[in-house]
Amino acid sequence: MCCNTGTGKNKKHHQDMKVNEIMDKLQAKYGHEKEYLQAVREVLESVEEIYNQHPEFEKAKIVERLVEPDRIFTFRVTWVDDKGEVQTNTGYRVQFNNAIGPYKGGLRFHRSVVPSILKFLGFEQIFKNALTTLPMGGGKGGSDFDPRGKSDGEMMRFCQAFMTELWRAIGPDMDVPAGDIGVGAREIGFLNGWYKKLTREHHGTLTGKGLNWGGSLVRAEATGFGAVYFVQHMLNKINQNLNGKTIALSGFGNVAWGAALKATELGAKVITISGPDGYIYDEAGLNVEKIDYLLDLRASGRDIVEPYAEKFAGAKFIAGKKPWEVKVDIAMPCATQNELAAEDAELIVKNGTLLVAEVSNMGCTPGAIEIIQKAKIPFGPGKAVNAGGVATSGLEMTQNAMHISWTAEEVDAKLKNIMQSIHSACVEYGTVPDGSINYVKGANVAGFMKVARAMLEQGYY
Ligand code: 2IT
Repeated sequence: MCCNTGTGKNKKHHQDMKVNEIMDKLQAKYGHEKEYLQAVREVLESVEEIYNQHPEFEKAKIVERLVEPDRIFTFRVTWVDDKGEVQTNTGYRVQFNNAIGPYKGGLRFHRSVVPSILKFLGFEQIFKNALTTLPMGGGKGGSDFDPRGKSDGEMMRFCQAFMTELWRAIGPDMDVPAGDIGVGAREIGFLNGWYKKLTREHHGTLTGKGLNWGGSLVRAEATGFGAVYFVQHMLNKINQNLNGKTIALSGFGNVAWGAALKATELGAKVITISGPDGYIYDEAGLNVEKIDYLLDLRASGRDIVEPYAEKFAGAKFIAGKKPWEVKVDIAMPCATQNELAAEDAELIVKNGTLLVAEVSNMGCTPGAIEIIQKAKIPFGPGKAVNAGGVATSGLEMTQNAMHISWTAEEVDAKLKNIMQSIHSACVEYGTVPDGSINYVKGANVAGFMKVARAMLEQGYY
């Protein structure tokens, strides 16, 4: 709403940011980039009110500058497969915003990777990284390369070809990539090995490194652990705790693994996991052996969960469905963007779910979030809930810069503190008049205010 009414003492002569006008312009320019437009709209709707109370932001055109990446590198990646055939993929690095620190964010190798996906992820990363309390800007990259069924040799050759193009764009105080979907310890190893070869330097330009060569303890677990710590704070706010709670997780990768491990350790019962083929319902709950088995499933490179039901008696495989139809206390999407849609949210509400914590980036559609929030179910957005991963990458950068390694206890204690401050920031900026917490608004406003002020203080560039 514009305050320039022309009457009264509070007459102000500044323009307001209007979400629809900005979105119309972006729509005209990037109409086919649906995920990017979705991520931008969500943030702008959350921050519109506070932005319009700060005419200095509009004068510096903060929003117009923030929604456009600083730059995007696009490059051809050519490699040779095991049959001797030449393959070509496309690689990208989106350097979105470095107002508060070097560009930082993962690399995703997945067949669905297109600029819209990496722009939405890079945009989210700006605010997520701001929330971590650490000095990191936002970036994201990846390739449309499909890791399914690739041998170690194929993966290595692809990573080397990818890094041959990427290395000039990155650096320990410039842009620090890490893993994401399809990029884990093995890929970071191949990428880092080739980066060293090209630069002749061994410094922390990638995070998620192996523990013997500069990696941080707890980094592999950190996204899932941090998400569970965040859930504990959310539960605490509604006078509940994790003990005995049932949890539905989706996904079965690194993030779901870490979340299952910590939730189980803290007395909750994880009863579902899922893959592109369907979901597993395991009424007895995951235990350490089953959680370890998730790593084997992932390592098989087949991207399916059905074998879990063949291995563990009592577990059922439900083909082609998502786990949100199972009645649980807590729902935690841990797979990918827009995996939880409005019809899933309706099931979640019907089942009397206590809370929803989005662990995947933009895991829930706007329609799903609206249904969950209308039902007064606390909803934690990905950029707050999953920030423990990149936060621990930030801790890895610090250890590399200091040439030291912290113990697992030290890293875990810092991670816990960071998740607590993210939760406090959400409460500070997201508490609504009825006393409940709008975590989406809280996370977006808290992250945005930090970045907007940092941009303002550094002039126009
Ligand atoms: O989405 C994310 O925050 C990540 N994939 C982790 C990024 C990082 O730099 O550790």
